[in-house]
Amino acid sequence: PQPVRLEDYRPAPYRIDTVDLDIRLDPQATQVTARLRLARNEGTAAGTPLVLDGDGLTLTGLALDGRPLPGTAYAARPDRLDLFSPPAEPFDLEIVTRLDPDSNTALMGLYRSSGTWCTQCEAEGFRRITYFLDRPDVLAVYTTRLEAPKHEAPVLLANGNPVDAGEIPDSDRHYAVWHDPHPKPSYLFALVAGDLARVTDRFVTRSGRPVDLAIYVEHGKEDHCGWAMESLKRSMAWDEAAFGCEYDLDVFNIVAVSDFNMGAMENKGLNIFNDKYVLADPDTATDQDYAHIEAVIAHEYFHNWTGNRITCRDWFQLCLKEGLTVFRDQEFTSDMRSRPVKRIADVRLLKSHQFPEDAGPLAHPVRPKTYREINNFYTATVYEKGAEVVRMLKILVGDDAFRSGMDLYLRRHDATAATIEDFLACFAEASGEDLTQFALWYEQAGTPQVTASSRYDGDARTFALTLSQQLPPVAGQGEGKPAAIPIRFALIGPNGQDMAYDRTSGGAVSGDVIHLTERSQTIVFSGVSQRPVPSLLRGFSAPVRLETDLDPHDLLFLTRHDGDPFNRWQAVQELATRDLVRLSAAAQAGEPLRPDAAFVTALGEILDDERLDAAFRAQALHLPGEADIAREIGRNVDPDAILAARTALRKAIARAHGDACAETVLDLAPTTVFSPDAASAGRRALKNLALGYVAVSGLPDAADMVIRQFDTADNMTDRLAALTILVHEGIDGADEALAAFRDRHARHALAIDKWFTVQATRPADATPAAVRALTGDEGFDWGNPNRVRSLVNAFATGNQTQFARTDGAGFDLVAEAVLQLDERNPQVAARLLSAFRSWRALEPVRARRAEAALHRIAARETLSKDARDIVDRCLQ
Ligand code: B3K
Ligand code: ZN
Repeated sequence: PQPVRLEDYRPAPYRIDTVDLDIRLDPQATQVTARLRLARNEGTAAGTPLVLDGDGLTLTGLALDGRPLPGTAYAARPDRLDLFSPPAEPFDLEIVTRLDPDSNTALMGLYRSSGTWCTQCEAEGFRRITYFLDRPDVLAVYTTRLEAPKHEAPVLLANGNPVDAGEIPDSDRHYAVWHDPHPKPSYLFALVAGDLARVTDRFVTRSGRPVDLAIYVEHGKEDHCGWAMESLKRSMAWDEAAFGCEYDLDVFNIVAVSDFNMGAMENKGLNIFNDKYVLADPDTATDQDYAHIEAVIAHEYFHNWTGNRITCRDWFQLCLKEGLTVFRDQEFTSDMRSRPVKRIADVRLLKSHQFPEDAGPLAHPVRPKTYREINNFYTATVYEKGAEVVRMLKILVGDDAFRSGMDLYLRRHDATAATIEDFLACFAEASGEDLTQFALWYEQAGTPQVTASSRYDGDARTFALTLSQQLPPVAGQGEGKPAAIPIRFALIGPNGQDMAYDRTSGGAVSGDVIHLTERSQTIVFSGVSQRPVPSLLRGFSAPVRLETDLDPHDLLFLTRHDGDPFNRWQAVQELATRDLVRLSAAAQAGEPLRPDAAFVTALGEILDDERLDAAFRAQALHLPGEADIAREIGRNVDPDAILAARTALRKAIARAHGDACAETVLDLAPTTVFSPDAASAGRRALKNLALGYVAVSGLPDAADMVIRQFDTADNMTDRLAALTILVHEGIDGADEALAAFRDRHARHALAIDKWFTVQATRPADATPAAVRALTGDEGFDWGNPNRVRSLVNAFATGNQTQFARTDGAGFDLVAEAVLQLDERNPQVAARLLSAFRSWRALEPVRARRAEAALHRIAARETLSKDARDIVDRCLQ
């Protein structure tokens, strides 16, 4: 199939005003009757053929304006329906299709999860239900009638508001009718039918509209929905306060299902969730799970405006809804929790997921120009870098113009399908700024490299700062143009305070932001009384790699004095990274590993600094991961050397601060009943990080402390942290702990997922064989994406040394899994396959092994479009 190109976009020749669906649910023979009201669009010549999308469909009936169509008037194939000469005037088309939900293992379109019928239509799943103009710029008003056996599916849900329900006389069947008054694209269609429990609540919007809220889950899980419901109500209130967005239906329903390809889906009025992002109780969910649930519930809810009321003109504009909605959920979390800690967590995620994507063969612009399979573009670049671009826009235009621009966007484009140009025009108008250069952030792939150097002249009392930028060549993209990069900054004086200066020349400074717009700029600050240390890129004001000429002294100074908590953390990370890169090179060369003592001392100060909140200290003490170090090294990567370096530094820290860490563990031991709030979670994070150091400190009772925590933990966060340390450090008792964990949580699949992940991420020679064995565990199921991700994806992305073994056993394991999965669920297979994306950065022996595994995958002729797209790009 030909790639789809942004430049080829044309509006559809026909529009669909209303869609009436009548769906009779049956496990293997569901009948879907779709009545579409169609009309020619302006500019479409009368008689222009109508081509509807399909995917694996079986047509069982077709009528035009109430009369069956003769076979000569149309052609039906599984993947398209052609109407050769439609009427010139608006007309009704009735299409009947037959589906087999039970055999739908791709989990796109209509499928069954543990007996519940449910749907996933984004991006192109609606065409697996009926023939349609399955593209996001065709907006219609939907009415959905569902019919199913009452005992199998007492609950019948669809988009919008419930308008009718009843029994079918003389049968065991019943029906429900739902009407959604808001025009929407087909990808937002959803239905759910099953035997589910319901937890209800109520929210009154600021204009007084009462909304019935409900979360539907498997029976017996009702008491695990409280956190999700609280998160939903907070999201609804926050969106009114922060963006003026009010809810617009009488009901808001959330359904949790156990088989789901991604996190959740924002279907209008009927969000469908991976149960992992709904269910929580202290015994089975970690603090991270609680935080994720809060964020994902908010994200899907926020889509009601950014995505649903205003949708995307075409799939190239995906970041219009995703980047913006991620930005919104990040802001929500910042307001609910600690803003700097949230920022640190988001930047960690961006650097560990998006930066490598942007540096390898899968790199693409935030708004791609072409795709072969759109499902492969739900990426960290579209989501996370997309959010960074919105954040920069806010810095650029300022808070007030940002809010006016958003108001304008929401007003002007309501009930339409919009583009990035439409979005940016609102901010240009609200601020009076020219955003032409800024728009390049949507067009150019790759992470800009910013280099900073400075010179202080004591006689002239000037401080000259030179900044330059360069876009590395990635994924076939030519030389880039300079981007508009906002660099938030301060000059810090010897007393640790931000310094004043008289004025600047070089023109690029406004307030605390330097606007880097050229390839290279020098800004001269005058009236600077002493040599300052510049604190650059505060709050990570732009998604760039920053290389400064700050020496270790300056960086240590920043770790102690930077008034911006984010940059304080960044200084720690920079020191750690420099040392880890140096130690990795030493390990690769077989030289002795001697960690930097000054850095180790500085970490001790942070650990002891009670003025810093616990969550922040935990982030500071958490060293860059192995993949982060690999990314910094960039080429000829040897994961074993990296692990050796990181282990050496961890041990040095542990030996220097073992007692302080042990004290921290004791001080922060829980004294009250578990609460998932951010402050308590922060204390647990610090305690568990300290416990990890204790474990490698050589202290005599180290192992006992870890085992004690495992045995006595009253919550999953502490239990899992202890288990991970036991297993990863190979402490005696690890096997018993694994067995105990398994027994305790045997009936709880989401907890067993954690048990899979702990074992899959263990950096030990035996791990590939262990992972293979675990695929035969009774709790494992190749058909369930959560199981696959927690075992196989966790191995591929969270176990650098074992995935990239020199003997190729890790790559082989993952390649086999990809091939096995691909026949069943192409999206999940393609996602797993993308773990290979950084293979070219490996040292030659490992790189050749990876390449061979990729070629084995590529050799399968019947590979899905999804996997073919990824493997081809990886090998390009
Ligand atoms: N919009 C969905 C993602 C759909 C993925 C399709 N392959 C969830 C979200 O981003 O909110
Ligand atoms: Zn989203």
